[in-house]
Amino acid sequence: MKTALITGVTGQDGSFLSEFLLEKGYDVHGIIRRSSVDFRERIAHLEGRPHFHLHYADLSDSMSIVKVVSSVRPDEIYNLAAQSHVQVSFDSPEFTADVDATGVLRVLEAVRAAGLAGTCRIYQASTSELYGKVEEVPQNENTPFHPYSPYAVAKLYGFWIVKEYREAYDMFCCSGILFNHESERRGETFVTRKITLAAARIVQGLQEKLYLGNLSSLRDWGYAKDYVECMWLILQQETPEDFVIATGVQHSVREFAYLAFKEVGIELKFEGEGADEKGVCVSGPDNLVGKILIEVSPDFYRPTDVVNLWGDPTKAKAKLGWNPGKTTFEQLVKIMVQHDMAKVAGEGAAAKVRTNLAEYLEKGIVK
Ligand code: NAP
Ligand code: G4F
Repeated sequence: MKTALITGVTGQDGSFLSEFLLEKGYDVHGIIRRSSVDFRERIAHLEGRPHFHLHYADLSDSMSIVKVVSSVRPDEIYNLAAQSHVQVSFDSPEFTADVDATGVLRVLEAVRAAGLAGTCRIYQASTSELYGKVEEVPQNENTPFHPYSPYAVAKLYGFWIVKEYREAYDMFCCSGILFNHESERRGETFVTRKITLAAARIVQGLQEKLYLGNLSSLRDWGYAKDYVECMWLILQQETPEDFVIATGVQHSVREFAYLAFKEVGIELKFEGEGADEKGVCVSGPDNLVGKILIEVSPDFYRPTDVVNLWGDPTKAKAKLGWNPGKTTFEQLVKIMVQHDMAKVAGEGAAAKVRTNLAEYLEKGIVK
């Protein structure tokens, strides 16, 4: 039985990867951080399983990483932990650099300190944000990097230090340069999930309007569940190499929003330009027709924004047997919207019970 250690196990990718590796028969260890709300929603269903173990550690705390790596002695490490929100990296650049750049170095050094440099394979969660202010479209493994946010600059260090340890110490460590991948488990402040939740809330009468930033930004969006398989495949190769993982298809934020709202029965028409652009309901539930449901807010603009990400997955197709079309853009939007329609319906029902209970308590109907 192989042993894997996942940093970032509570995140979107960490949760899907845990399921994938458990299914493959791995003993899976994950690191978690102490939080005042002990709410590990994405991995709650795995806790208590015989081959799933959790350890407290933090990527900003070298000793904690050394301790976990030395005691678990993994065959494979998946370094997914990061401050992963690009906009937040402008507000917390130093923290982002500590975790997303130096944190990678801490993992590599912990492996060397444990005497595992010759046996332990390491996957580094790298990103299409490295291409940033893109110098070529679409982007492949040879496209020059031009990071365009504190997050991307920190991740660039992670990419290069992994390459350095591969060359200097002959370690099997690789970067997966993954383009955006989303799912029903995506954090709620990333644009796709923000849109699918808002569409569900608006059609169910729980939200009036959705405020977004740059609607014209272009992304290559895939399904996270498909992407974790590539992380594993990258570590099963004979020689350590870096790979671009993407669908090869590009859409705008506007297109994502149009499709997500269509999925809940609302047809949008976009009018105006830039900060004045609005998404108006042209057909759908009577109470919404004619209403402005999407507006642009400068609050969601970034000091520098990456606007043209489009991956070329040719190498991954050829060497990993990666099928970039496994889940289409349309299917991805559907999966996320259907999940959020049910989630919001549940929230609505719970809120109604709370309101009723408050009313009953007030009237003395229940004590
Ligand atoms: P995510 O949902 O934001 O998860 C991030 C994970 O990192 C969480 O488990 C978080 O723990 C953990 N973490 C953050 N700071 C930490 C620290 N100091 N010490 C230990 N753990 C820490 O991100 P994701 O979407 O799953 O992405 C996984 C990785 O891939 C990240 O490195 C991200 O930058 C990279 N990536 C993502 C995409 C994408 O489109 N999703 C694309 C390219 C690259 P808490 O739960 O405690 O916060
Ligand atoms: O969903 P986003 O926040 O994702 P972003 O910045 O592309 O980063 C994600 O993908 C990267 C891979 O390329 C990962 F490395 C990173 O960890 C993360 O997972 O924003 C996507 C686009 C941006 O251009 C942003 O300006 O959508 C635009 N956008 C427009 N309105 C918005 C909004 N983004 C957010 N988060 N919120 C908005 O209201």
